[in-house]
Amino acid sequence: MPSNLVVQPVADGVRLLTLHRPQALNALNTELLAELAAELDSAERDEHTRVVVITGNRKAFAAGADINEMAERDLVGILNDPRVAHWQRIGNFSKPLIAAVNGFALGGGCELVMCADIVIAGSDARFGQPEINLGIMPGAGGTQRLLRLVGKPLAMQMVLSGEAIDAQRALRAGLISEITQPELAVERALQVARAIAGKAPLAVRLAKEALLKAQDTDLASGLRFERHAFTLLAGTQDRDEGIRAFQEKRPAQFQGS
Ligand code: DAK
Repeated sequence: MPSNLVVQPVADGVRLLTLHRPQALNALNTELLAELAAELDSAERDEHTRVVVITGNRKAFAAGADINEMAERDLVGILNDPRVAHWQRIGNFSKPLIAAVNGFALGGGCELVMCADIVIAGSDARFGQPEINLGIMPGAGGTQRLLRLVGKPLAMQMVLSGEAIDAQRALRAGLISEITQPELAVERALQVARAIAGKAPLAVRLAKEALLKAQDTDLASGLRFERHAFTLLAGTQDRDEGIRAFQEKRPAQFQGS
């Protein structure tokens, strides 16, 4: 069966996933979401995969859920929707996830961007939650993650009016981390991914977890988690290696222990 997801072999610890439904602007149908969730599960288990990069094509990262598929679902179908579980698996991925975005990132496409930890966007990228135009609202993080990232006024404007924003606005608002020329977005994302893949795996994992805690916990609990995680890393061989390498003026060789 032809795949909607192109998976590059892991290189330098980085797995590149390319959404590939160009005829529908990479609209996320159930099949594509299932493939993506399965691929992230496999990346989670694979010790050679340190970082995952997700991208689309120059016209679209993803233009949202597949509207034609949505048209076939009634209320019971939505209650038993397998996509809910796929979205949860994608949102719970524990290794660093980088999105390289060009063109449209709308609806579920924008929600997928918000599941990523780092977002590199081409200057032509557009981000929006246009579900309101279909008589519905975002259902995969487009109210909760968006508000936490960009704040109330802009989140309200995007979700209630359905208006999209461009890459510059998205950068100022904190939705993305960096803008590149469109043709360089994937290469820059891979460059950042390779840099992360070279760091101490346990430190990367705990640092991501601690940063995510800041989004959904109070400051005192977040600081407590940070202290515990920091203390835990003090007992690792990679910490000894990192400090020794600095003193010996050589690159560190981290082992993940
Ligand atoms: N679904 C299906 N097909 C789509 C599509 C989509 N979201 N977006 C585009 N396409 C298809 C078009 O129908 C067209 O197909 P053909 O007519 O050539 O067969 C082809 O892609 C090219 O699109 P256009 O001809 O429209 O291209 P334009 O450049 O003129 O316009 C556009 C680009 C992005 C402005 C326009 O295509 C557009 O407005 N697309 C729809 C965007 C949208 O409303 N997205 C939000 C969908 S709702 C859930 C969680 C989340 C969600 C659902 C459930 N659960 C947890 C259960 C999420 C919902 C959504 O994302």
